[in-house]
Amino acid sequence: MLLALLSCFCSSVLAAASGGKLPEAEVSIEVLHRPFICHRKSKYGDIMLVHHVGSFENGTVFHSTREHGDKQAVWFTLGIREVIRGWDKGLQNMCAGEKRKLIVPPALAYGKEGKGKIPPESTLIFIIEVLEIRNGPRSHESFQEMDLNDDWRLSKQEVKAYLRKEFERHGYPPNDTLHENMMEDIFAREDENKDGFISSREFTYKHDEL
Ligand SMILES: *[C@@H]1O[C@H](CO)[C@@H](O)[C@H](O)[C@H]1NC(C)=O
Ligand SMILES: *[C@@H]1O[C@H](CO)[C@@H](O)[C@H](O)[C@H]1NC(C)=O
Ligand SMILES: [Ca+2]
Ligand SMILES: [Ca+2]
Repeated sequence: MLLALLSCFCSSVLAAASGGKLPEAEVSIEVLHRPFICHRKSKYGDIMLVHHVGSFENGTVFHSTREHGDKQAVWFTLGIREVIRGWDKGLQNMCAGEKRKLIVPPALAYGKEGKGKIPPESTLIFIIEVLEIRNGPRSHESFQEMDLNDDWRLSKQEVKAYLRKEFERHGYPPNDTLHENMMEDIFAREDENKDGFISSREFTYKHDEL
């Protein structure tokens, strides 16, 4: 996470130093559908539930959540490089129910190396439909809510309890295996000094990037 932040920081500094002339790779965003009512728009740190179809420029589909695997929509956290940078950049300010088409250049996807079915230097096209947006374990409110014993650090138990509560609040059955996995992922990313707690400093990072 720190690395992601640093590289973000460096690229904005570079862009500023060159008078913005450095050609930053851009995601092309086309809104295919926007619901009339929008209570909240996605922002850095939110968790989003999406269905997506990914294809190459020639139209061949390489992944579709509705067709492949368990056919479930997938959750991810926006803006923390959990997904490709093209998604972090291209899925902000979305409403639940909105559908977008993103054209993501290789620099914001899998780059020179490619990955699995994705050959090197592939431009990827995604149709992404947002089903739900929730507060991620990110906001100040979330931190206070998660820090049950007010010691300004989050234990693994506190993070798991929070995940369980969030699921219940939104009508999803709690799933200990899933919460355990999510919790481990969160700690792997956020507990920088590996002391088994997420301090408020580790938790808080720039919200105004991207
Ligand atoms: C489309 O492009 C992908 C990736 O380059 C390739 O694997 C696939 O075979 C191509 N499909 C067709 C129909 O050309
Ligand atoms: C709980 O989550 C795990 C891991 O994601 C999944 O494999 C399992 O099917 C889930 N169980 C239920 C009852 O949904
Ligand atoms: Ca605590
Ligand atoms: Ca720590």
